[in-house]
Amino acid sequence: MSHSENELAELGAAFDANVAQEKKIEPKDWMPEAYRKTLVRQISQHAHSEIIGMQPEGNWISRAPTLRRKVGLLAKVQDEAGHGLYLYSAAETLGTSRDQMDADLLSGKAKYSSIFNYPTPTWADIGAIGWLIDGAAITNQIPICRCSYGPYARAMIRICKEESFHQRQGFEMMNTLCRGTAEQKRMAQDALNRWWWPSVMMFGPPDGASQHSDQNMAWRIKRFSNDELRQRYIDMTVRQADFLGLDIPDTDLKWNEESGHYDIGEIDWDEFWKVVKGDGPCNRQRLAHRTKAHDDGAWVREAAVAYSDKQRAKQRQHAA
Ligand code: BYC
Repeated sequence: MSHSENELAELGAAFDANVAQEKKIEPKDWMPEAYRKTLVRQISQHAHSEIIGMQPEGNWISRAPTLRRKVGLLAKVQDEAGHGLYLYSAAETLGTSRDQMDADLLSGKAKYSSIFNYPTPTWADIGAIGWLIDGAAITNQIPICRCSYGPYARAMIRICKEESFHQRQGFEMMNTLCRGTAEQKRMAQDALNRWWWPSVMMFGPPDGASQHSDQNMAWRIKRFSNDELRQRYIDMTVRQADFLGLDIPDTDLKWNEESGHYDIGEIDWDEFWKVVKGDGPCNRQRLAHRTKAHDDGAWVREAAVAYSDKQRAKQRQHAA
């Protein structure tokens, strides 16, 4: 339905007032097109990250060192699949189909988190992902539980609960390795050395280079800037590394008395953009694997559609 200029001004003012009063915006409410677009972008990218994020960890399910570890990892990877599904559903409420989102992922048009383009060569990587990556994810995502868009905010509540459990599980795995043999401790340190900087980059470009932050903070999609969340994560994680007896691989890391935060060395933004643009260590492998899984699943989608068509025809017959 098209609106006159006056109507649009009124709708816009009502929308802004609702956001300012912390009222949730729901799928059938009027919203600016740019708000809808940025939400589809962020939520679908988030969903893709959960789905692609199953690959580096799934790689270890068949090689987990004990039955207990296998069960824990299997459950975690299944949780990530569930998160992807809630998030795709939340994005669908904005009028974009799942098929469209899948196509955008597979064509490389849509992004997913840079972090999942790094390899997992040892078992300690599984502990490091839970500890660091889920730790970064909850730091970023807890504020999204208060996002102005209702379906995204509600999906995030459950997701954050599960991610918090994953973070504890990963930390417990790292703690076990750190209190184990010298070789296990060395593996844990090696994993931290490889995951630390990518996890710090996960929060996105620095505030001056973040193109969406200002508008999305005004719309209360985001509550804190990329650098604010990155700092929160660093302050929390440095102390946890200390407890584990591990060294953060940054010779410039130091406590800043004045700011009350840790200062870190230079982040390699060239590496970040290279990975974001598709040229990281595992980008091609991740997309090829996802494309194959999508193609292999075609018969399931076709069967589901055929079944639902049949059910609908039956209901129509029954109603006639
Ligand atoms: N990787 O203007 P900016 C998980 C892009 S999954 C790739 O600051 P924004 C988990 C950004 O998209 C973790 N691209 O953007 C799963 C934009 O490009 P476009 C994923 C990145 O949206 C399994 C451009 O750079 N979490 O939790 O305001 C196991 C400029 O950036 C990245 C989420 O997705 C990156 N790291 O802020 C364990 C959370 N960073 O879109 C854990 C939801 C930036 O214009 N998303 N870019 O082409 C967000 O909170 C925000 O989208 C971001 C970026 C903080 C990521």
